[in-house]
Amino acid sequence: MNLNKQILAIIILLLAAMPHALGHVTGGKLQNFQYNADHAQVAPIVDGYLDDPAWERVTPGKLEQNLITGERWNPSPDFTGSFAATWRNGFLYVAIKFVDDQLETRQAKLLRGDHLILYVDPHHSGRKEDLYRFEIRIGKEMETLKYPLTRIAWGNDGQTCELSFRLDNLARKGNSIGFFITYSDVDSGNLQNKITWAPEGYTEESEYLPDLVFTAKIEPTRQQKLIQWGRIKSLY
Ligand SMILES: [Ca+2]
Ligand SMILES: [Ca+2]
Ligand SMILES: [Ca+2]
Repeated sequence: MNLNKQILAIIILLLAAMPHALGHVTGGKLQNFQYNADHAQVAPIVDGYLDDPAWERVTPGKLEQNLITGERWNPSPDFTGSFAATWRNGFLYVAIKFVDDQLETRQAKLLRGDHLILYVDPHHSGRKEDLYRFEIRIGKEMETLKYPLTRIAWGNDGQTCELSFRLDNLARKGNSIGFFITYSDVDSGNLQNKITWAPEGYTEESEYLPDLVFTAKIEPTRQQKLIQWGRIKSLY
């Protein structure tokens, strides 16, 4: 009897702890996890090469979460990757840069080759809706693009990429959208890892999308004007 009671108590304790543990991974950490996409003074040219002035000032988001194991991914020759995002005139621009020791781009089937999985949810549902899922083969230009993706271009032998998404008035200061990016690393014909931009503990079962927030700093020209105005006033 005593042993049974102990087992029962343990089961009750485990059940009580479970919702908390799940909430911790899927909800709690995502609340403080977001990418701030800063407004660009000049839109980048979507040609696959990241030499545009718009990419000089951005803060990269690192792909350093292993989606399969839920553990952190340490940058290595196997895979190292990051992305950045900026916006202007109703468009969101995303730049991706990565190193993969074995680029598999010749396979006919998506899952047999290296590919990116993105979610861009303009309506900010917070969840991974198939409607806003994009599967993109490394190094491939795509013939038909679905909303809101408007353009994709590769550079540096498929190791850099630029994408544009048309969001119209949803790309405005202070607004948030759902955003997710994963690199599916296929080496030697087999899927090895899925490395993503997400907080620690995030796995394939996590259904929530992180936020991308449109931000805008005061542009230098305006700041300079304010300084000049201050000087003019001090003359009198
Ligand atoms: Ca470019
Ligand atoms: Ca690899
Ligand atoms: Ca690979």
